[in-house]
Amino acid sequence: MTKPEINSTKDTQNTLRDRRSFLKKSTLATLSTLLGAEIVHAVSMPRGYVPVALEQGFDPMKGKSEGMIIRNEKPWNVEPAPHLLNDPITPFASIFIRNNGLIPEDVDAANWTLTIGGESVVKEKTYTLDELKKKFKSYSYQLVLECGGNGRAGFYPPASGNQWEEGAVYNSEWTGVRLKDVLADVGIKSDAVYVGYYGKDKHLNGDPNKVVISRGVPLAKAMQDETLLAWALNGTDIPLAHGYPLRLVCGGWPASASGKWLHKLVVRNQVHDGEKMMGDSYRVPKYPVAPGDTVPDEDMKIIESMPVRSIITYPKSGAMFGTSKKLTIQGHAWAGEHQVKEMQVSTDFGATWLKCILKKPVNRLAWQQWTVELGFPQAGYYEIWAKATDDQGISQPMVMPGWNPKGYLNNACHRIAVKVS
Ligand SMILES: Nc1nc2c(c(=O)[nH]1)N[C@H]1C(S)=C(S)[C@@H](COP(=O)(O)O)O[C@H]1N2
Ligand SMILES: [Mo]
Repeated sequence: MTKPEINSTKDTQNTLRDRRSFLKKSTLATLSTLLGAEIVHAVSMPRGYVPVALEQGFDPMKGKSEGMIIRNEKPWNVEPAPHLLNDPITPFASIFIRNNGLIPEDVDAANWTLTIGGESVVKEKTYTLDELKKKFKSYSYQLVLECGGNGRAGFYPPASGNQWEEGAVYNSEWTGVRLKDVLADVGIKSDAVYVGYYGKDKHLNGDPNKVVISRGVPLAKAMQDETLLAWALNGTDIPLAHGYPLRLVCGGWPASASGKWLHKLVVRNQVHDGEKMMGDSYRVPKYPVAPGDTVPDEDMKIIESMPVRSIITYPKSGAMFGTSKKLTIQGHAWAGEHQVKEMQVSTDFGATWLKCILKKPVNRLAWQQWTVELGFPQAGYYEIWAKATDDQGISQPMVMPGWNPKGYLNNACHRIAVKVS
């Protein structure tokens, strides 16, 4: 594995800005020199377009990265390069990790309890992990968990926060009990509208009484069959970094709704007002705003279902091969609460699109596999762009969706570069 890079500093952002304005003004000849190859579909390339192989941190000869990229050391945040997500079920080693605070060190699964309280329960109730496992039927689902900030690195001007590229997403198999079965056992009042979580992670400032993050979902989402109180990931104990020994899992929504190290749930008679439910946190403007605008609080809304998106997991960006080779491009596509209906790729900067073979999800809220065979008869530099369309007819934007203060929901087409010689 290569040495991990850290890229969240202001310096990097300034260098990026200079580099970008230089590249936007470059002639085709300069770009070809920098790329070390002729751009095969240059006639279709939009003016001022920065080839993906020349974007920040990209070595066109080697691929984006060989392994996990560290986005922040404290808290610990890491992201896999896209090609590490090639499996239909994401293995533990390729899962991004997003922490807002410090991972709890003294987890005692044998004595772990889950308390369900809040103003809208009939009576607060506490379960041990063992009681949860014995008392309720367990279910397994593959669920997409994607950080609301996945793709943030693509926003321009840059938004602060972890500079996630494409890899802050995974589709692993979770096993646990349905939250709705447990809520039925506790008994909830008719005024219940929201469920909030509390985990056992520690605040970065060391204050044991300060809550790191306490988000949640509306009751309707909490009551879905696939919303789990999970204790297993891919058939074994949840790894510590992902919430051992118990996690709330709400697939298809920003992964921040899926509380790790879960030990308390509150059933609320109002929208949960826990840490990171308000202000700019996991909220976006209700209408399009100009980059850099300040948006009044009442004009912000909580992110719910994640937008349609896809990822190219084979080949890896930067791959090189000969003109005779036919390549089967592979990847996944997902669309929050919805299903992906169509998958297309383009090798000419979006001028023409080719339909891919797209599988159905194994269950609701799981991602879908797609493949397409491509030939590259002419030598030179190509980009492969991938675009998914959901069952509502909504497609991924080709380059950039609307700007928002914290850089959420960038579902622009994934673009990779390949060289043919
Ligand atoms: N208790 C707790 N739960 C949490 C977080 C956290 O910091 N603490 N981070 C959230 C965010 S922002 C994301 S994107 C996901 C990341 O899940 P993962 O680490 O399994 O990838 O966990 C969510 N659940
Ligand atoms: Mo997140």
